[in-house]
Amino acid sequence: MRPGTGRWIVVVAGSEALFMDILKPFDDYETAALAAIASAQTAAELEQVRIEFLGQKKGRLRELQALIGQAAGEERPAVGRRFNEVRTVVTQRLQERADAVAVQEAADQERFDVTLPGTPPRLGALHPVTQTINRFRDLMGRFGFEVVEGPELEDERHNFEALNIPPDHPARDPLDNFYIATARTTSGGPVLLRSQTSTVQIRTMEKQSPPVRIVSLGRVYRPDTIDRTHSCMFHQMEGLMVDRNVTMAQLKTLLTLFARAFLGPDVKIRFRPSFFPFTEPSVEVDMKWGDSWMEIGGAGMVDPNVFRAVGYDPEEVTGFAFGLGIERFCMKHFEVDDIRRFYENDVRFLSQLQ
Ligand code: FA5
Repeated sequence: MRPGTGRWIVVVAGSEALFMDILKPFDDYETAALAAIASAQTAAELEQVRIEFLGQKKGRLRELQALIGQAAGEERPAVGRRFNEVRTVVTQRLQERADAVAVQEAADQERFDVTLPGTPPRLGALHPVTQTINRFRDLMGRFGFEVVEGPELEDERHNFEALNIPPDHPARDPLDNFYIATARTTSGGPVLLRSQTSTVQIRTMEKQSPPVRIVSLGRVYRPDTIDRTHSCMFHQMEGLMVDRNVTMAQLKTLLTLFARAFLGPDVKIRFRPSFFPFTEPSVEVDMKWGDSWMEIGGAGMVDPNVFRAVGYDPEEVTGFAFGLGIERFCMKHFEVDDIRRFYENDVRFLSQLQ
């Protein structure tokens, strides 16, 4: 190695004169620091490199700084310049590498591993009452009943008159119905939210001649006192079958088979004599739940006055009709003992009823 100008100094050690490269420690420092920076892969590793090479307390830079003081007067400017040079280079390179590593780490976090097992998305589900309606439709379809729709806003003819409910009947009391104060029919009559799906019996028979075999499922509205089994909006399934020889025995058989199909073969059903203006004879249908009975519907043989109101001949045809409370079946199916739980919209509760 040939001594160059400026960086070689002569050191006398004993009887020997040695050339010593006073800038070599700076070169070594620079080489080592740049290699360590290049091989650091993470921000944490880079921080270790920074502490080792640029740290204020014990870093290797402090050792270099000491060399400036040790240099002889004429060499000191060159040594000081070199010190500043390596410090700047190492600081800059460290910053560049830190920026690159930060970009890489951010990209790694965004990348996802397609081989990891997936998390199922939290999808919505059908409301238990909607599930019940769908099953009702399906079962009655299999019994040969066509599904028809009817309006929720009704006139008095379809909700009362044609159903043999005269004007002075207590069921027509404005306090027992939701009349719409601001609406009128085209002929100027009152409009109300239907209080029963029996309205659809009339609408169907007005349009269609016998035989008839329909069900209609939908909302009905009553200002009832709300409790465990009553809501002011609930759902009914209306059924109507009209033909030449329809009997009460067929009605009872159908309702028993339907209840068993929906709630299982062990369900207990009973029929109690009752009264509805639009059926004669009439029954109320109860279902056993624990030690007590719960009313699930009304039914009976279509009253001749109803046939007359729609232009059918009661000497020619007979028919049965029924109206079931859909929520009551839904309660029993899911073992929910309070109808209000269906309408409180607590998703934590409803999502368990699938
Ligand atoms: C009727 O609504 C008759 N239209 C049923 C009918 C149809 C009889 C065809 C004859 C022929 P009722 O008011 O009893 O009947 O209601 C029928 C069923 O609806 C009840 O048995 C009950 O299950 C359900 N229900 C009645 N009121 C409520 C209420 N407030 N909340 C929840 N369910 C109710």
